[in-house]
Amino acid sequence: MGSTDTLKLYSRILTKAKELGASLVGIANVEDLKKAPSYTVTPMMPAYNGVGANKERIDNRKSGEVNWPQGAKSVIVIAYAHPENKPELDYWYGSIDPTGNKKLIKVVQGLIEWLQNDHGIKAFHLPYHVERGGIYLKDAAVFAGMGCIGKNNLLVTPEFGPRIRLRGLTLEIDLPSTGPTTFDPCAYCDEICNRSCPQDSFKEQVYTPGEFGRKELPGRSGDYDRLRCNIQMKIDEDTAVEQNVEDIEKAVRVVKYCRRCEFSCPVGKV
Ligand code: B12
Repeated sequence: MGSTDTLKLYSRILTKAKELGASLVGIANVEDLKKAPSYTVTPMMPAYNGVGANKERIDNRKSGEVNWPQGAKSVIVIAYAHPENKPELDYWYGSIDPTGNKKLIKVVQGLIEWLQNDHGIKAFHLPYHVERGGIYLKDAAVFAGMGCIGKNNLLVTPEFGPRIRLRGLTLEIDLPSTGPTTFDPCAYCDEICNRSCPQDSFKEQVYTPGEFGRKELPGRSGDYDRLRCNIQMKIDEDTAVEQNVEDIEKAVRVVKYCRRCEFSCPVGKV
């Protein structure tokens, strides 16, 4: 495909994703991501086996290392808004996907079909877990120009703050990254998010540039402690109660994970 056609397609992809229901969309080039913080730092960290990790690894990669799908050159990152007044989008029901994730999956599947049928381009739907072939979605979203990594260690977007969820798909065509941007609201804020954490996950520096060879660390400066955060996630799982939920026949245990570092952020609040 010539470069003019590629650029036309680039814009069409962004428009189509929005038509399919994406709240935000952007593109990240895989070569940019291979050098991005999460991709280089996580394999140097002690393995994480808490909530959100998948214990059944699919290959023998080093813990934290990303297994890029063969031929992947670009990633389309999709975000779906998860506002505070629709908490049910982020309720977890064991093996049943949260409603918000179902919305994201629908957009990604729609895009894959459209890319194949209308443009003859094969795309690959990335799994959620890095251990299962997924990628680090927040860094991808930064390179896709959707926002920055905030002091709460989340992707903070101008439109929705951190109250979004992400999903991605890879393409075998080489497209330039739509970002990063210079957006950085945390420079003007006194870390309300850090103070809101019930487990004091941002209490002290747990990772240093000296150890990891770069300054972009969890919580930006290395002060986000995922083991402390995980204590709260475990409490949320252990205290979950059975409820009747729309679209699920029998009562299920509904896990409502802590979102205080998200909800306390003033950016994007309506
Ligand atoms: C495992 C996991 C967890 C684990 C471990 C988290 C961790 N950070 O280690 C636990 C269970 C604790 C967890 C907690 C939460 N998670 Co979580 N989690 C994941 C998962 C599956 C992988 C993340 C991971 O392992 N990252 C590796 C670690 C080492 O990276 P990191 O801590 O983020 O630190 C890196 C960044 O800060 C980056 N960075 C720092 N500065 C800069 C600057 C630039 C320019 C760039 C590019 C990068 C960058 O570099 C650091 C590494 O050096 C992702 C989905 C995915 N596939 O990406 C979701 C994901 C990150 N989680 C998400 C959410 C929402 C949460 C929670 C709010 C819980 C909830 N209710 O869902 C909390 C928030 C915790 C927090 N404040 O960070 C969302 C984030 C959405 C957003 N707006 O950013 C994701 C993307 C899932 C989704 N469905 O969209 N999570």
